Amino acid sequence: MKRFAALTVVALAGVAQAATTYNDSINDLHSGANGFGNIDIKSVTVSHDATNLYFTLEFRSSIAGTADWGKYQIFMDTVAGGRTDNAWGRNIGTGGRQNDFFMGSWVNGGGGSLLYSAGGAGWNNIAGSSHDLSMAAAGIVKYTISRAALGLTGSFHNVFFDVTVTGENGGDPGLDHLSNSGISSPDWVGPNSTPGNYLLYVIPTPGSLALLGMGGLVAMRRRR
Ligand SMILES: [Ca+2]
Ligand SMILES: [Ca+2]
Repeated sequence: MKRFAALTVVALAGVAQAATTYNDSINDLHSGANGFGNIDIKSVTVSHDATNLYFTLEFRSSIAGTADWGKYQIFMDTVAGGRTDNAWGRNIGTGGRQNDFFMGSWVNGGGGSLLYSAGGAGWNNIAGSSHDLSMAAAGIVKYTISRAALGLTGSFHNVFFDVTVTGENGGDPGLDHLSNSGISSPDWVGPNSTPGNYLLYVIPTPGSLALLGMGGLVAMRRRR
């Protein structure tokens, strides 16, 4: 349902810069983690312009001060092939989806992000991502990712993605997944967390919206 909602918003808005908001359940963490609003995804809003993709992550409560320890990840499946693991060795399930880009980020110590592209032998760190923590006290962090870095400079792209949260350590599972409105991990440690269906963000170009709607539906059906 989330995929169809995303397409509808883009088509109705009629402009390439339309922002699409993807909501997640709140209080959908395992019982030991559910008290921490800084690791509970509330929504993710995606938009783009000619140069960048923009991701705004909103959490249930502040991600500033003592609530700055969560680690946030963005997985992107943009083309065929890719990797089902991630560059940080976290136990985050992709449901078999082969991602082409992974961004890992932190919000302590001023925050930061690292962007990686999938290679045959592992992940390659590349330039192209930045962060904005000016609204951290409101539970919001914004990321800007270069379209050129992602190879998304054409007039039409399907970007399947998931946003996840983990603790600080390698092996930590995805405590919350944007794609999963239920509990994605039963504990702080453990095997890969459980995603739902990846979300879809469509990069259109003005003037091709009629084709965009048809192309997007065809692409979705092929993937099912
Ligand atoms: Ca959540
Ligand atoms: Ca892929």
